[in-house]
Amino acid sequence: MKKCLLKLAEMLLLAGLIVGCGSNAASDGASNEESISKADSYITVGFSQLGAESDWRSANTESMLSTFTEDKGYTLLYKNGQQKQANQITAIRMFIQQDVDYIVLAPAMEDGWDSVLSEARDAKIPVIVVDRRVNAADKNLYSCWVGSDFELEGKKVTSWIKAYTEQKGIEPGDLHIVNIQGSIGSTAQIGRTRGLANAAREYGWDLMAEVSGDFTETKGREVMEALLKRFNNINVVYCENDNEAIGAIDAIEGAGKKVGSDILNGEIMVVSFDAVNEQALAYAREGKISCIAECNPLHGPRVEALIQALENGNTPDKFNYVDEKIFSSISDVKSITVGDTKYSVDMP
Ligand code: GYE
Repeated sequence: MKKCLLKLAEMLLLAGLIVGCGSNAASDGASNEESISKADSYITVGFSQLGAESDWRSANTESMLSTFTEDKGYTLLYKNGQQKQANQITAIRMFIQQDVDYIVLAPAMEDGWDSVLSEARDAKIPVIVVDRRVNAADKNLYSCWVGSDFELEGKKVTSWIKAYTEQKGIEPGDLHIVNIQGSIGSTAQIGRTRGLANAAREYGWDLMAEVSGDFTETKGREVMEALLKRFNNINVVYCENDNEAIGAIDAIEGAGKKVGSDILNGEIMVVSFDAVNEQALAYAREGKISCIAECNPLHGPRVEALIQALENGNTPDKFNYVDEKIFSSISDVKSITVGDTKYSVDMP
């Protein structure tokens, strides 16, 4: 806010010069003073969103836009990176030039942020990382992070698959799984992929392929079509988000096969992440998606709480995790346990 005052003083000087040449200097002067005191109390937030690939992302953007509003005392500068890290880096540099009070970064991938974050630190602008993480050698390059435990999400889904298939008497080696991964190098992909790879190794599942569907419905469909041509024995499709699952279901049905949890009778089980997209939730209620791990996108108020803590001179926790549920309409599995924690399986 102090920075705002300085900037405004400069602006006022400029405005004064211009106003001085005009006819109604007095009233223009008054409105400038008004805008100074108003703008000085404003907190300017530059938000670099990574893109608009999924319903999760749209809900996340909406949460940020509806939280950082003028009536609550914020000026939000929002930039959509269109899925390109280079665009996000440009946006951050622009925020630095504009001397914002806070930078909020929802990074496309983990690597490659060190230089631009150093620039923000040199400019003394705190950076809050949201959703996915950055892999910075120096953790002090950002103030804090808030988001989901993506590997835990993966563990929840794989625990559900294990519990369900054990109940049905399906041998672990008879599970022929393909993974339609998220955008490679993003924390959501890394954690969810790791959750499945570790479970497959530990339980003896046949994990046949891992291919990226970039978190989109179109790619999910394309990748699934190709996988169905490559393998004739797929009976579990692990989709790293709901949009991919919708595309994959389309491809499976288009190939004349049935989606569902009745693997023993030839159905192909689809599992997923997010529980944000309405169509995916409807599929989960119908049993077309067997199980979904929730990934909560409503980070706006959480980021606001972190900014308020920093405003008040407090140091928030470095890593802030969101509690999340697991959903299935198949009543055979009532709860799952991951580590020491038991999670009830809720209706979608
Ligand atoms: O699951 C997916 C989105 O990073 C948690 O990105 C996010 C993931 C989310 O595109 O739908």
